[in-house]
Amino acid sequence: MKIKRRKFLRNSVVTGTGMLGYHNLSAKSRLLEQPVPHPIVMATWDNSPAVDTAWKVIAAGGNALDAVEAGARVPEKDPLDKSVGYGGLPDESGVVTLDACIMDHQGNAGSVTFLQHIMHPISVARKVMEETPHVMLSGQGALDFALEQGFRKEKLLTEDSKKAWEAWSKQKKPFGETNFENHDTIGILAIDKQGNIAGACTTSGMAYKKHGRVGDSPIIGAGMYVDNEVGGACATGVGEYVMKTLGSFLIVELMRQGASPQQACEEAIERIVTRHPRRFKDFQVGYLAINKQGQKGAYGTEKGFEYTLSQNGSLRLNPADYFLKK
Ligand code: SD4
Repeated sequence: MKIKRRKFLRNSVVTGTGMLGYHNLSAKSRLLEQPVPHPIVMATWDNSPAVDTAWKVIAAGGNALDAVEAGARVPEKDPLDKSVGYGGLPDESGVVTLDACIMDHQGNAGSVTFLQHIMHPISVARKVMEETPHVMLSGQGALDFALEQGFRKEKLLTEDSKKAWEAWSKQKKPFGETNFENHDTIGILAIDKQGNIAGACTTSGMAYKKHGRVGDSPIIGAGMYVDNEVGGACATGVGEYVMKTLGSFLIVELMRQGASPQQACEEAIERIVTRHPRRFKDFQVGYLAINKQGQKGAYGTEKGFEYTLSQNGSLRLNPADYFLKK
């Protein structure tokens, strides 16, 4: 399959005008140029209760960081959500391990990986960001830190998820790639009334993954990235492909060079497709992006990726466009 290059990139390479023109502006003048955008909340998949919760924080005058954290906590505590927090499907040894990250409008970031027994990894990630000099804590260290911070140790494996794991262990299917039923990870982006952007991403990761496997979701720049001057992006799907292209950072940098959020999401998916021309048909990766002007983008490798959007007070589930058309 021949992969089209996007016109905006061709233009900036050939003429150099897009990128050079943009980078000649100082950060301060870029900020002054931009009108304060209207608030927006956007999340991967059908995450209406999460988006609604985040929107309410912003509508009440709250900031984007509080909004994305509050939104991410909704599927984390939902036992029916099989990809996030409590009730998430376990790894191959039957253990639920969680990954999450968060970023605020000042470029601060926090993350936890391979965290067990804690229902709200997104809030632990926020504590890492706010209470430590570090960005990422992992495994036992992340758990010890969470307990020190007052989080409770809980059993995250529900009876339903245990049954699903038992059925899987009998068949011992390999680590699935086209396992759409396993995708519900929430990546959530928000712009508040002040025009500030924040993002969060939280997951139990790919079901039946190897014990110790960490995906893209807690990796700053892979599962999620925010630059308050430019915009934000987040990812869902098979994290290995997102990590190898640092998708969310790539999208934000493409937007910095003049791409719209939609163009940037498409370019990031095309990067994956180009690297894996034979394999990309077997897995789903989906990206969301917003820019500082409040424009949005969404794109997946395959049909089926969708996102929840709240803007101007209306909440909607939308299908995303995708690469693999017949
Ligand atoms: C991971 N990106 O661990 C996650 C999985 C995912 O919806 O997005 N599921 O690779």
